[in-house]
Amino acid sequence: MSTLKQVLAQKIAEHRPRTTKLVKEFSDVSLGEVNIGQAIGGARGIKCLVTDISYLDPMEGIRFRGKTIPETFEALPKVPGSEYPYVEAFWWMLLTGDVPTMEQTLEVVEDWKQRAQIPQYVIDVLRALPRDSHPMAMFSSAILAMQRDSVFAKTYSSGKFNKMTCWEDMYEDASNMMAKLGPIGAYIYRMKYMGDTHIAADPDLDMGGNFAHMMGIPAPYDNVARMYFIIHSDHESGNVSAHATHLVASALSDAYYAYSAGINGLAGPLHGLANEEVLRWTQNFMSHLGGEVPTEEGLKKALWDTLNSGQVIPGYGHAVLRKTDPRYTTQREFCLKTEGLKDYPLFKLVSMIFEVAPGVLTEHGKAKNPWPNVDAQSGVIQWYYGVTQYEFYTVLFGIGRALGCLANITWDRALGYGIERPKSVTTEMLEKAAGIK
Ligand code: FAM
Repeated sequence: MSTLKQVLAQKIAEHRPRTTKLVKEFSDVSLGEVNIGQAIGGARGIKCLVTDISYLDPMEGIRFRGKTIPETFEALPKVPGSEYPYVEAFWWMLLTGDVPTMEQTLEVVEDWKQRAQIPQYVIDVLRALPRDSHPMAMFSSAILAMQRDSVFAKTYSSGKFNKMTCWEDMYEDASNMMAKLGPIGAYIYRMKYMGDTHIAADPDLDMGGNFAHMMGIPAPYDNVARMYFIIHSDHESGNVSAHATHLVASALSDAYYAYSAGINGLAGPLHGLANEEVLRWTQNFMSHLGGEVPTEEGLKKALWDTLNSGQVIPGYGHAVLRKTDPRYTTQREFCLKTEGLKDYPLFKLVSMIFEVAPGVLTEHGKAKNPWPNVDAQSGVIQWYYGVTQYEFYTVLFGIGRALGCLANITWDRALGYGIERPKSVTTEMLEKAAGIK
């Protein structure tokens, strides 16, 4: 058994009595009421999910296992020659709550290399899809196709399923998938946009470095990949991708079924696709101006035109956050410290939107949070490094988001969380509850 799996087994054994005690002795303790607005309005704010992987404070933003983004980057072992940590070390931290040593990190790096080969049938599936399929449809199909290799599903169908040990099968599926998602993403990119040319994995590189290598983009894109995957990994459990993954896995569907569902949710424009929408919006706007950087007045007008036509301003607002997303700030700081990027016209425009859009949204008066989220800033970095095919951006998000979703469903099985089944009511029942019928 790998060291990570051993440490995880110990953490799970220590944690289980806490969950058992809560369920056995405190099941009736209330976490709040549910009102009609929440029942109709997407269950916003209802506390009915449990996760220890990350927590989202409305004002502070995300903490991974108790650490802010800067604390996470600071604490984890770094790739030699890079100021960014190993994604593999972050995986260890998400799963166990501990910061791994360099030796433990390198064991995961090695483990993922052994699992990273894309099966030929996945390549066949990708190649069979129409080349103009959306890359998220390709990515989801590739993940779903790998279900045939699920360790979890095999154990279940062999009749050897065991509630106490099934997390181990989930862990195997999660590790196999984590190791393959970067190479699959790069394969899709080069098949679709780079003349169907492919670059073989470099066995000397870590996950982030190898992704940049397989995309065919030189340094510092390896750092961009590491930063990007880590900051997009998890945003507690209620967002669409994490919740969809958790929901599907709660039926004891394996990690492939579950994360393919999560990816399908991430592909929505109100969720992960917003990063594509941001670039589409800014590019349309720039080309309207013949490539010129706009005036503040011109920008304001464009933002109002978008709102008045009934569209949302992509990359702004959030269901939980009530201030600038620290994932936005992390990427903005990367731009500001990177020569070339900080003076890049598209970055200047994105920065200008940051100056103007919160005021416009506040005046508009609808959005509870007028501040930017992660998606407002991510596309500009990709564009700068040559990834100009903005429909691909959500695949990058999806590779990162897998870290959180897969760590979560491993723990879901370890703690025996039940099948999800919230209760629905009819409109008439709501009207009766409201006293209007
Ligand atoms: N532009 C225009 N209107 C907005 C808005 C925006 N950026 N954000 C919220 N609103 C509107 C919203 O549509 C709603 O209008 P109605 O009452 O007419 O339905 C109203 O303001 C209240 O919404 P809210 O309570 O502030 O936000 P929600 O919790 O309902 O929705 C978001 C949250 C993220 C879906 C919403 O802010 C939005 O559509 N933002 C733009 C899309 C985006 O950037 N999504 C990415 C979110 C991101 F963090 C991620 O998942 N990757």
